[in-house]
Amino acid sequence: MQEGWVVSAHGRHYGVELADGSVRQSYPRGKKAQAAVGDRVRISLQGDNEGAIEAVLPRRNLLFRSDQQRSKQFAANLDTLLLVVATEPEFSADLLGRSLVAAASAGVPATILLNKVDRPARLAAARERLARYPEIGVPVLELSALDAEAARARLAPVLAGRISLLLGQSGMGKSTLLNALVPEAGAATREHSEALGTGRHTTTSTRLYHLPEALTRPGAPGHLIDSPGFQGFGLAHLSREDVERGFPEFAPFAAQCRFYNCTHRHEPGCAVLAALETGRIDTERHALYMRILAENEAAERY
Ligand SMILES: Nc1nc2c(ncn2[C@@H]2O[C@H](COP(=O)(O)OP(=O)(O)OP(=O)(O)O)[C@@H](O)[C@H]2O)c(=O)[nH]1
Ligand SMILES: [Mg+2]
Ligand SMILES: [Zn+2]
Repeated sequence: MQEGWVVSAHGRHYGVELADGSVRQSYPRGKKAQAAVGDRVRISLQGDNEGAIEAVLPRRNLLFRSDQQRSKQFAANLDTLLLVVATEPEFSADLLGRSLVAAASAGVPATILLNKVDRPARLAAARERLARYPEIGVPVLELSALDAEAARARLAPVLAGRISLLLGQSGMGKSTLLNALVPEAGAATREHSEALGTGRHTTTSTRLYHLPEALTRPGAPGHLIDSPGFQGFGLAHLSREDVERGFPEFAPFAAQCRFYNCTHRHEPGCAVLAALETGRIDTERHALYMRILAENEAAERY
């Protein structure tokens, strides 16, 4: 038996890195061995280069999404979540908000990266759509993955000493950014999939890369995980309270609701709804909160 680190996941195929730096193709043995990238695992060596995952060691956190049918694990043991959006194609505020709810309930701090600022046509509109997030504790960093040097300088302080996950819709530039930060990653980007005619989603598996020394501090190595773009983000695993925690701007008002168990949807004396009326809470954000609860209720989650 050896301890290892899950550095890639594609269905039931996992890459597990061992202490000597070698990576073993490994398979989970049984349900208890369902691992995610970033997990520490115990494997038994099989032959010269394979392994069987016997156990997943306790994790600090696990980021995932779920709907009625299935749940999808993104990654485990994260220090920070980098939510990648772009000036174009237009990003979905709904998916961004859902990612933030998942991050809040997993206890992973998030930063929004607004990519493709070299395309000025939609820059002002994108900035406006992101203006509320810093107020709720989610910083927004602007960059262009095509300007690798500037992107490295901007992100080095965020990446050093941390395990970070790039998450976002397809086409936002996650893999292009990864290649700018870790040149030897050589990850496929949209250009490659267009040349090969392999369809809209370019990245199909989740993979962890070790950051070069230039992006880290001595004694504080950093790691960056690239993941496939998603089109839906169910939160069926969350209770109503968990969902509410993803909307920290409700908190100061929620404390003043008439009923201690107010759900901020229709109750009389609800201070959150009052704040919505006066524009102190964003209409789109409250609508997202309502949508998530309605979805979970339709699934008879509560
Ligand atoms: N102009 C401009 N184009 C960019 C930038 N970053 C990425 N792109 C382009 O955007 C397209 C999508 O980039 P990818 O890196 O493949 O996007 P992705 O987020 O990894 O997409 P999936 O793997 O499908 O989730 C490619 O054509 C990139 O060249 C940028 O900063 N500026
Ligand atoms: Mg990609
Ligand atoms: Zn209320």
